[in-house]
Amino acid sequence: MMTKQALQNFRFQFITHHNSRFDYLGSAKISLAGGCKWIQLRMKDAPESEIESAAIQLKTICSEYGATFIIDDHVEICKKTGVGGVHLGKSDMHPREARQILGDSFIIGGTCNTFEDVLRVYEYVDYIGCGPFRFTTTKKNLSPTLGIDGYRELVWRCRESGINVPIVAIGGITNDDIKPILDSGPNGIAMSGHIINSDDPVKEVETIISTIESCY
Ligand code: TZP
Ligand code: MG
Repeated sequence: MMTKQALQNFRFQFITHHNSRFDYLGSAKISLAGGCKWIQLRMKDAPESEIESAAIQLKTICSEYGATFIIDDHVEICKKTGVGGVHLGKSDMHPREARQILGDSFIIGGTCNTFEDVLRVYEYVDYIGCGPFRFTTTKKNLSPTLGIDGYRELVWRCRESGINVPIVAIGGITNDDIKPILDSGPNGIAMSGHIINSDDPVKEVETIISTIESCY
């Protein structure tokens, strides 16, 4: 489904968030400046009109950086604005239905916490966002944390069953976690809070990218 170049980009996803220093768009901009090539616009609880407007702006910015751009939850906004794809959680539209609406050219990601979650979506998604690795305040209603052992078991069960969809680890991940996580099986890393809360986020993104690259 994915080209090799796209798969390369899929090793590191930045998820937008906000704090006292950055708004959603600002958080994406610092990640792009640090070299991130895959952005997910996540604006939980924002009105759809605001999400759509941010998606239109960020689509242009991401294309200037040659970055893949997807949005969280909103299949209709994804289709309307023509962004690269959508990420769907366990209580969002089923990826099967999203695939029917969007077709094959859009990226669809699905959140999974268990192997049963994987079985529910793997035929329809381009990647699986798998977590949380550890507790994080970025997301409400967090599923049980997986830790390294959780990833090892889940990835092993997928591969043993012939399920080869790329798996992206997420949730409470810091730079020091990257190598042990990738060593335990996942193909990529998604991060948010660690980056926007660091002293020098652009430099932190650069460090993260070189850490990830050193693992392959
Ligand atoms: N899904 C599981 S954890 C999470 C999402 C969207 C947020 C990850 O953010 P952080 O700040 O890297 O823990
Ligand atoms: Mg969702």
